[in-house]
Amino acid sequence: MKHISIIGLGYIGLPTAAMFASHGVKVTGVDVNEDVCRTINNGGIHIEEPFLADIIKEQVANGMIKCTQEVEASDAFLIAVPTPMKEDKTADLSYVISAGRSIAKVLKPGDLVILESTVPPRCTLDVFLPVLEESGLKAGEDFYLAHCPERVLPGQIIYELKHNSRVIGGVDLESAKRSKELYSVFVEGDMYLTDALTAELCKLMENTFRDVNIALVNELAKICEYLGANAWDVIQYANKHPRVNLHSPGPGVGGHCLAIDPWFVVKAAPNLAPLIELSRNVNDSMPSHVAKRIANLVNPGSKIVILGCTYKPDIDDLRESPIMDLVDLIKNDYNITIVDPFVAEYNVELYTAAQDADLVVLGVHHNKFKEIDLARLAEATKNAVWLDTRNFFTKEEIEEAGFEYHLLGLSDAPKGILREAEREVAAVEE
Ligand code: SAJ
Repeated sequence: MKHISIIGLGYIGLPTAAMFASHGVKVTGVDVNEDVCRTINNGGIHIEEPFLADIIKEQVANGMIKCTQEVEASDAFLIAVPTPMKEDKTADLSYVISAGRSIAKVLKPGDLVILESTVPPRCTLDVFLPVLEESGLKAGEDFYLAHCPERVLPGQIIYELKHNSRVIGGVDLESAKRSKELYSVFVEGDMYLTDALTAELCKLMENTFRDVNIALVNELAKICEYLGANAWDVIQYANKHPRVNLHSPGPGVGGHCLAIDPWFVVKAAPNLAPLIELSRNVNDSMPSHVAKRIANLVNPGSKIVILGCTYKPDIDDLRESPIMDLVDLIKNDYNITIVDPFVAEYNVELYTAAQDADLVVLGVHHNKFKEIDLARLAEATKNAVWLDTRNFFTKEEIEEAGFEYHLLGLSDAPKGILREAEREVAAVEE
């Protein structure tokens, strides 16, 4: 393959362009955003991702990558445009459809089209294929078509693009084979050939698996608070079983994948996915559960400091962040201060921000927070009360610093007999 057009130059499209170009395939990047095209054509990048800036700079200078706003004729087309969720929780496929229309105008016999965007089940065959066939060419006969979802984690995209395994779903076997050949330019992980619908469901079920498992432990957290046990201990010991892997509870599930992809499955199979739907709702209920815990600890009007507001640790991404949902829920009842070193707006000096606070809530477990001088923080607050939603610091660390300790998944009033048992376990451990 000599030339590929990549449509959508975001978190997936741009790193993928970098990989093809640095492995000898000429890339035309296509993005509707003029600023994005200008930045890349000047050798710059518009997103944060380790190693990406250097590769793009080099490959643009080499003439291996150029960007345009219009799709041009090419040997292969790869689509990595967003598929956001609409109000009614179905997928907004307008970007996929408009990319397909632009490709149809320049498509010629022998071309390969790969849809990488996460899409609802049957979208490749029922929505995308007919749009491409507006060209007058037939998929599987005149041109090749496959759905090859990405699986990479922001922060390590360049490494994972190369090393992760991939599922390649062709509309026919030849389409799958040709897609595998294309990715072989840089992919070292295993590549599994299947049909497009299976590939769509694989991608969606990977994230649904995680979402449902997180819902299970979020439910356990509530159960343990009710019964007086510590969910984190239950999880830790249950996971000693060789075939059990309980996930971690938290204030909810954020990001643009786990909080969205399960809905595409639910909506595609009405009344057939009650477990997936319920799990989504359990995870969505966590911010209001944390709000209830807060209401048990402080009075309305109190000052609350929230540590961390991104959707997960050590990143700057706020999309679908459950902590921001929590803030929305309680901002009229309390005086809220957010401290987050990853988000410019909230990158404030912690000890000053915590002055006279009634409660400190650990919302996201950024590694940087391990550097906090907890005693100094407790000293700065008015009432040194601590609520951890992630089990990030130990009870001992927090209490030694002078805080009153509370934890999601642990009742504020553990049952006496459990306190006894805890002491006995501690004595045995000593
Ligand atoms: N979370 C918990 N408890 C856990 C694990 C995560 O509450 O035990 C929460 C996090 O705090 C966060 C949310 O879940 O709010 C999602 O975080 P994540 O790291 O699980 O997932 P994403 O959305 O950043 O990335 C996922 C990944 N999918 C899987 O691990 C199955 C990634 O590989 C995919 O590429 C990405 O979705 C995607 O684009 O689909």
